[in-house]
Amino acid sequence: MAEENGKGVDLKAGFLQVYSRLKSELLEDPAFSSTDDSRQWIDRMLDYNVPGGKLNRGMSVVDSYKILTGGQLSSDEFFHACVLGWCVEWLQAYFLVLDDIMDGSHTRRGQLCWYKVPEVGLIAANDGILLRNHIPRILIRHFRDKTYYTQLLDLFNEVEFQTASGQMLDLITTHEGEKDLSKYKMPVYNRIVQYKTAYYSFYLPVACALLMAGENLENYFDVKNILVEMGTYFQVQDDFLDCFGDPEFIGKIGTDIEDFKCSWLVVQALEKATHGQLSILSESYGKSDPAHVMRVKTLYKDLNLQEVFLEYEKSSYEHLISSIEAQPSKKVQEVLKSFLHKIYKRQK
Ligand code: GPP
Ligand code: MG
Ligand code: MG
Ligand code: MG
Repeated sequence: MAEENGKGVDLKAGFLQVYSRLKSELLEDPAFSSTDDSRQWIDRMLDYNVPGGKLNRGMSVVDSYKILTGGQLSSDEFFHACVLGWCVEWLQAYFLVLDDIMDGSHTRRGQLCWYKVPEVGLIAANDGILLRNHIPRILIRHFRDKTYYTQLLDLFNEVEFQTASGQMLDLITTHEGEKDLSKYKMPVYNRIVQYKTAYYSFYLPVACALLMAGENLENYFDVKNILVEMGTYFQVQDDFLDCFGDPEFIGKIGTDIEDFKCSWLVVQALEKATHGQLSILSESYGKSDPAHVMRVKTLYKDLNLQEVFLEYEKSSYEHLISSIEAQPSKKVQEVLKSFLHKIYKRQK
């Protein structure tokens, strides 16, 4: 394994090496020892779904831990921080495989969604369960002797529960057959995205680093709130890119309008629309016919939602920076700022 001692070895390359090792360990599992087919399936399924994203969440565990401990990591510390980072990425892979089925999505990370691959189909649902089950297997192998092992398990369980609860809110709010835009208001939106995105994407990586650094998470209530706010901002960007991003560049084709999602854009549109525009939304939102989708996009443009988004982005950044700067610990400030700068004005 490449050592990451600040000697210029690329963090991402070192991080990816740890992925290969974790994959090999999982493939040695006695459950697959009898058949080559099953090992090959898992091997391909992991390569297809786990390492192909931006890796922001996973690498943030390593970055955060490095900042918290004040610099150089031993190769053992680097390895353990990477393992936790990969557990976050495994969790993300599990969520995405299932989310794409639930959202009827087409592409992800520049390739077909896993369930859309012809020979996969609904085997993807079981693959999601397997991805989820890999996490405690990785943790027990590498962390069972650590003092914070049970806290780590509790943390992953809690965050998974929060995310599934958020996903439920997302799905039941969007319920087919009773299309009702009147409930799409900012407080409803905030609650959905706090649960479905913010905890696992922002709180979890930093909480992993804090546990590794020997901290008690109960002392980090304010940090959690800041990370939840950052996660909310991140999901607003995701909603914006779903409509206005370039699918080639973001690696996925948006489906929020077709899916009648409680997206930030539709909540904004509903706040600003005239009577005439409201009837266009009621008529066209949630329909898969491209002509209806186009009508909604045109309406968003007429309402200048691109401008509104830029304003939101600026003010939410400023608010986050001032909350971060009110934190007593300089290291914690640095952890939070480094995470924020990874996502501010992101295009994918
Ligand atoms: C993002 O929503 C939320 C998730 C990926 C969490 C899924 C949780 C489960 C328990 C399955 P999204 O649908 O807007 O994401 P994307 O735009 O990437 O499809
Ligand atoms: Mg989705
Ligand atoms: Mg979704
Ligand atoms: Mg989305």
